[in-house]
Amino acid sequence: MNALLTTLPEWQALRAHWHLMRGSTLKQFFVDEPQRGERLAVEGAGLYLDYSKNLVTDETLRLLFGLARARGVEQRRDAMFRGDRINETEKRAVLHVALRAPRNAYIEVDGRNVVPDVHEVLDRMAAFSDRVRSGEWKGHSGKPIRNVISIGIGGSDLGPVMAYEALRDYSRRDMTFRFVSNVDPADFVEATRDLDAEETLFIICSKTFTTLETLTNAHAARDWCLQKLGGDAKAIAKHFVAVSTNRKEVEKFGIDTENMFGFWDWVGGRYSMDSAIGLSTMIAIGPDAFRDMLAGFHAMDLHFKDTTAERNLPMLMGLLSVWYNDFFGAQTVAVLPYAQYLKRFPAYLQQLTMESNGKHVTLAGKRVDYDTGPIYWGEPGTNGQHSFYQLIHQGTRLIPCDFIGFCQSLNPLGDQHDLLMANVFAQSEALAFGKTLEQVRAEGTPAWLAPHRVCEGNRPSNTILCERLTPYSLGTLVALYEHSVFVQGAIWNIDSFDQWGVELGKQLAAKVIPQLRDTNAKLDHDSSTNALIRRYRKWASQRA
Ligand code: G6Q
Repeated sequence: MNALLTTLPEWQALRAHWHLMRGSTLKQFFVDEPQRGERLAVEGAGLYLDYSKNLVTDETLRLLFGLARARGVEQRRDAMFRGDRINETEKRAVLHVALRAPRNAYIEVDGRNVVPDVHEVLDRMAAFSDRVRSGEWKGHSGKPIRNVISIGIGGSDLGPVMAYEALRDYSRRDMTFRFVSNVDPADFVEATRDLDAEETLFIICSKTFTTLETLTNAHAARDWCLQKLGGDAKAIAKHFVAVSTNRKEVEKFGIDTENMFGFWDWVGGRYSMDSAIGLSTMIAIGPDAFRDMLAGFHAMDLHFKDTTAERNLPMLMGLLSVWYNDFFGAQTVAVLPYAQYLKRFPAYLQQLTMESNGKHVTLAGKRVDYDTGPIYWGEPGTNGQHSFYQLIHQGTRLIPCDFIGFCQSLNPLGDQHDLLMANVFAQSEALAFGKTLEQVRAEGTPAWLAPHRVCEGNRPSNTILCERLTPYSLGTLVALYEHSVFVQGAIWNIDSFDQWGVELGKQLAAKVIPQLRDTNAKLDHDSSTNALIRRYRKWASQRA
């Protein structure tokens, strides 16, 4: 494990293999093996993954699995499931899998089975959600809650927003759910401007309960409430609940710890949407549907843990990502869900993937000499087809794509769903096989225009199909990416569970804040930063 990745024989064999198969084409692969599309497909936890349109041969896969073995990916996976402190720089276990373990499971951290703790919180969340949903939980003036605003940022926001949007069809339509994350006051003001404070519940989500943005917005929410509810501090208890690991800070803020839902240091922020951080999701879709979502996560956990590498979805997706990232030099991965409900899924994945694997040193602190985490990005289809797909089809960069589609619509409307899904299949086909100059000419295209209409093809993609978007299938999909990220991080031998890179900016912001407030404060930054601050002071002071 401590051997440098690029010196491993398995890595070098992959490099040599890449040189040999560089000129291969997907078109030829399918000509050579007409059944390739059926053979290179696997199913797990209700997801069907077609990975046949990837630039891989059986030899490539054999070498990638060999690399995974040499890197001890399965042993690292087992260490995670066991509760070992695999987040080495923070000396923490990484146990998001415990958040969806069934009641009778046993997962130990420091000699304590954490599963009963998980279920105790889930049960309290369920009881609270039921009270809010039934109208039994009343605001300060006796009105039931109709609006829920979740305040959090990063891992304490992106998951809940994504899940709410994804599962909107299952949500209480007579309630309003909003999410406030940005310290830009526009976020809070726009989220509350048309709401009645008497009917509004704030969920303050912060693992540490010290995050600048969240605490600032939480204070704004408290002021808003007090002002609208006649200034009675007792109102807070009826309109604020907290999700945190930090009881002391929650108390200090003035939220009754009776109304606090906890989690643990072994849950990373970006892996927390299925912890109490998902309280807004549970209120929206109800405790039973939330448990269905957890069951979906768990099904993918079991698949990842128990399935042989060759048929293991996260293993395959993780290794394919390494293949393109490190051998083809691909810089990005496009995630293209053909589901409007998944419109925030790419944004959610950006944090999951890039905060996890955007690392430049190994676990031992050595600078890596290979690329780590690729850039994940995307938009729902078909919209993206009318904007950036052009570059994927005809640009000069290789962009592996993940297409995600559902076979049944939640909103049957004529044959619109067929139109949607036809585009999934057509896009991956077009990317893989393109259109040659001969084909373009044969269509009668003038010679001068023909080169512009050529699509070279050979653009790789995965297609993930699922029967229907449900809480369960959302759980499987998120867990698929969580574990794919894990596989990549294990190959690169990095800490996928810390995020030290976000600290420096926070420290510098803390220094700048008083310099904006006190315009006489001495500026001791570089000349660019000093000039920008001076310009801000000048223009800000001109406000009416
Ligand atoms: C996630 C990160 C980060 C974190 C936010 C919010 O893995 O650690 O995005 O979730 O900074 O932190 P708090 O929940 O502590 O407010």
